[in-house]
Amino acid sequence: MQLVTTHKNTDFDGFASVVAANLLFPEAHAVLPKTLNPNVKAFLSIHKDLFETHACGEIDLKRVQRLIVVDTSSWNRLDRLDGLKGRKDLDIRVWDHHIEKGTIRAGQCCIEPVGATTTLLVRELKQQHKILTPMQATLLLAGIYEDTGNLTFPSATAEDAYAAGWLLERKADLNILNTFLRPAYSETHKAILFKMLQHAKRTKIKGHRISINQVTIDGHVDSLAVVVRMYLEILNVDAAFGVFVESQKNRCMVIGRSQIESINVGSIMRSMGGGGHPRAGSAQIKGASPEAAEQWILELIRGNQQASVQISDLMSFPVHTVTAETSMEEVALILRTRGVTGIPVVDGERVVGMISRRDFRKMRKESQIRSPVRAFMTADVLTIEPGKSPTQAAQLMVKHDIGRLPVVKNDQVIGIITRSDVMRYFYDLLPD
Ligand SMILES: [Mn+2]
Repeated sequence: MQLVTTHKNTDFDGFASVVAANLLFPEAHAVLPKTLNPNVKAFLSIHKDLFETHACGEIDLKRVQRLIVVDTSSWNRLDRLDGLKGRKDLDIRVWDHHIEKGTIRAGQCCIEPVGATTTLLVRELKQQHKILTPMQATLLLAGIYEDTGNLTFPSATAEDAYAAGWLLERKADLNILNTFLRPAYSETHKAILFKMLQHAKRTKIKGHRISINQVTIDGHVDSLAVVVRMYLEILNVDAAFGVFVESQKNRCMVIGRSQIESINVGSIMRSMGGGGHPRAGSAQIKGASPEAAEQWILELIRGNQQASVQISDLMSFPVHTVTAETSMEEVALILRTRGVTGIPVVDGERVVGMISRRDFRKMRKESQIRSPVRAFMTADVLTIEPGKSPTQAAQLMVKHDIGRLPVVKNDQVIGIITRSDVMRYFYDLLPD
């Protein structure tokens, strides 16, 4: 007899990997732990008939000859299979994407740091030209999307994306998938969100709208990040923090969310002993009152801000400028020799226009090359201050479809920032 199983509190990646492994080993019995996470439970309550699974109690462990374990490699994560632990004759195979060494000694294993274990099994299904039903493809895609945050987590790899593409080709249904990947949002969450909204307050720190909210909760509540995210969206602030105090316990949980890159929640949470990424993070704080935690967050935001990247760090300078009287011919020469696509037009130090390669298309006659810039320049020039953030520059560029912004301080052009400067920043290509 063969078994395929996964870790307790099974998530979509675990369950999808079991189903995928079952396609590779059709003889195997799929055994699911008693505890499933709420999303998987909801999925199975509707699709139970499509997937044949067994409970551990139904299996006579003595008859098992092969054990296939997916999405974990530790015995203590499996449900009631300890009876198999010491068996020398057992053929064990492991597929997992957690690269920390587990306690299961497998004859064959595939352990690689991809975003989801499902991806490793898709690789095998692809090689063996297995045929999937749309339902199976949907479930496998849910496994990949859940563990990679729809391919946005830093742990996601190119192979996860290729695997997702392969599953979409096999008719994975995104409508169905979205219903099941919806974050668990319960009555308890609703009550907490309501409490937060009743006591919502906003603070402004250097032009950023922040909200910090202290909430007392009864015992441990899962997935509070979902609540903080909704709170941030409803209040429409730049960053929101929930300080959750468990009654009777001398600790609080801080969860933060940010919509702007100048407030890096990950680094704030790291300073508080927790972790996360720029947009989301959390920290557990022991022995501090919620008031102290709130003050700490505020101080970190104030400190954190100075370190953030400003336009003045990205802009090019000095800037070559022309006046409204310069001829188009001369402008063409400057654009070519300096390898730029646009130049600010100034009157003294003040920007009065912008002339770019695109403006040359406005010429109707060849003789117009001798005309002054004034006739072809864009006179409504948007500018940006050196202290603004790269996101603000990007928003202006996208909204107005412009490729460059003169950087202006006290009515004086001090630099220029282009679309590619901003892109270089967002893709982390800045020189050290
Ligand atoms: Mn996983």
